[in-house]
Amino acid sequence: MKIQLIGVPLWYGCNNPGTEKAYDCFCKAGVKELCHSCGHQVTTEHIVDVPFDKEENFDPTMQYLNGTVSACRDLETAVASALKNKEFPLILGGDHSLSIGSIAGINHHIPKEDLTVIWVDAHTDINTNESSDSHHIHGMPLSACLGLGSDKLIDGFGKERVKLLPENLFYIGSRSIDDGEKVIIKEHNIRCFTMEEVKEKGIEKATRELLSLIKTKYIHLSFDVDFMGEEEYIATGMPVPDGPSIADTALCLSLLMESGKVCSMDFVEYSPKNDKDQSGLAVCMNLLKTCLERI
Ligand SMILES: [Mn+2]
Repeated sequence: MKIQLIGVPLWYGCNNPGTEKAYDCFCKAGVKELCHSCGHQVTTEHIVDVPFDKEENFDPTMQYLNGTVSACRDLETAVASALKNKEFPLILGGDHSLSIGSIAGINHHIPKEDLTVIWVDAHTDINTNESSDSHHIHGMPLSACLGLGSDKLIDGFGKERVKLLPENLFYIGSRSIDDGEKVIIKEHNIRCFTMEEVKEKGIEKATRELLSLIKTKYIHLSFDVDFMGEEEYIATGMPVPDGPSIADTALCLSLLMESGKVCSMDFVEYSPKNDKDQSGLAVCMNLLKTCLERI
């Protein structure tokens, strides 16, 4: 498989520096070599341009709006060109706001009726600028893709205003869901395999059941490392307790990749700031290997 490696040195969406250094760490740990050893070619490398955001014309409901939007537009162009050239976009963040750009880029080539998004994350990231308490954009990417919330995160992105249909969005491992998000999830009837359900069924059964519900030809897999419980993994800005083990995470990702439908992937929120001994980086590289072996 031809791979376009896309590094996104972005922290504006979480307002917590650290995640912007992740791509450099992955490169130093040999991510390109890993692609090659898994039988792929890295045909293009693109580092997303993240401009300095002076927070002029400050919008109190969306912190670092201008810098985040600008980075997401550059990412959108890169993802669109990767898909056009039949490359697999492997998007290495950065914080999770970048998915606005990933999904907008996909929307240039894959109509929303053909795309499922699987959100493998402790959080549901579906706040609008009005429902969000933190005003961090990394909690808003899915509402933007569904066409909800501020036009500033919607208009001009992708080919269509709505880039994702609620029936084609699936969550797994969610366990930190704001009250406003619960309302949106319920209102749009979005299928959420909460951590509670994952515990009850086991990761394998829950993942297989999720896959059985997918009706589209393509999947965008969006993986946030905070999916893993903080008992085993803390190298992220906002670790959340009571999540899947590292082994269960690898199993979940491998089953999703083995569906053969995954056309693009985000890998986000690794923060070297909370990884003094680099054990978190080693976990990330192993999970990337698990995915790359199955593309
Ligand atoms: Mn998260």
